[in-house]
Amino acid sequence: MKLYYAPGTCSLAPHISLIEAGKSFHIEKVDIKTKKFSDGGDYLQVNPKGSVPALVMENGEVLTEGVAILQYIADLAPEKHLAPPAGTLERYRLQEWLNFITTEIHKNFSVLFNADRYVAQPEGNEQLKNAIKQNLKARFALVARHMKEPFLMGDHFTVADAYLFTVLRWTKPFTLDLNEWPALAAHFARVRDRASVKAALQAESPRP
Ligand SMILES: N[C@@H](CCC(=O)N[C@@H](CS)C(=O)NCC(=O)O)C(=O)O
Repeated sequence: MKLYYAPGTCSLAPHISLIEAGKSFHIEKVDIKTKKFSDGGDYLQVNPKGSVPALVMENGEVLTEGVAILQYIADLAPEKHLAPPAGTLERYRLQEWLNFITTEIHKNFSVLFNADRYVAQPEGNEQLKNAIKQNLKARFALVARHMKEPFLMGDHFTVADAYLFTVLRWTKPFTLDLNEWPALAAHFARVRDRASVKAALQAESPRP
């Protein structure tokens, strides 16, 4: 398998999940601004959407959309409990979380990262950023209230934990302090300490 990624972006979640699943895979870096690989190749030929992640699956086909990719990876290694079995109520609970993270947290951050695309004037830009931060804070409070210990859904680390960790990393550049929600800060620290997370971050960090 091959994961197309950009360092620190949402592709970190499938990266962590592939390591957790214990599957063999390669990674290839994409410049998400130019849609090129480092050798100048055209990423749009792989994923016409231009976004990461994209995964070349075991059958050679390309799968896009993080939430689909995460569940595909989890289902490759059912013994790792990265997702509850398909068709169970618990699986719908996982999908409920994944959809919440992608639409309510990830996409609010996408607006923060790209605020100057939406508003040209600096004052408007600050207003937009503040409004989005308020949105995010409300969503963080909700996740914190529903967090089961030690992981989002209880005893097992799932792909939703990998995704939640990935989006919570983005709080730092926007000075959102996770300590406002102790359950989130504890979850973040717990996930950050996993060997899979350290390995994925190391593999994504620029080499000298
Ligand atoms: N709908 C896609 C969106 C993924 C996404 O937002 N990826 C960002 C990085 S976190 C990206 O590639 N942005 C560049 C672009 O879309 O052109 C998914 O959920 O996988």
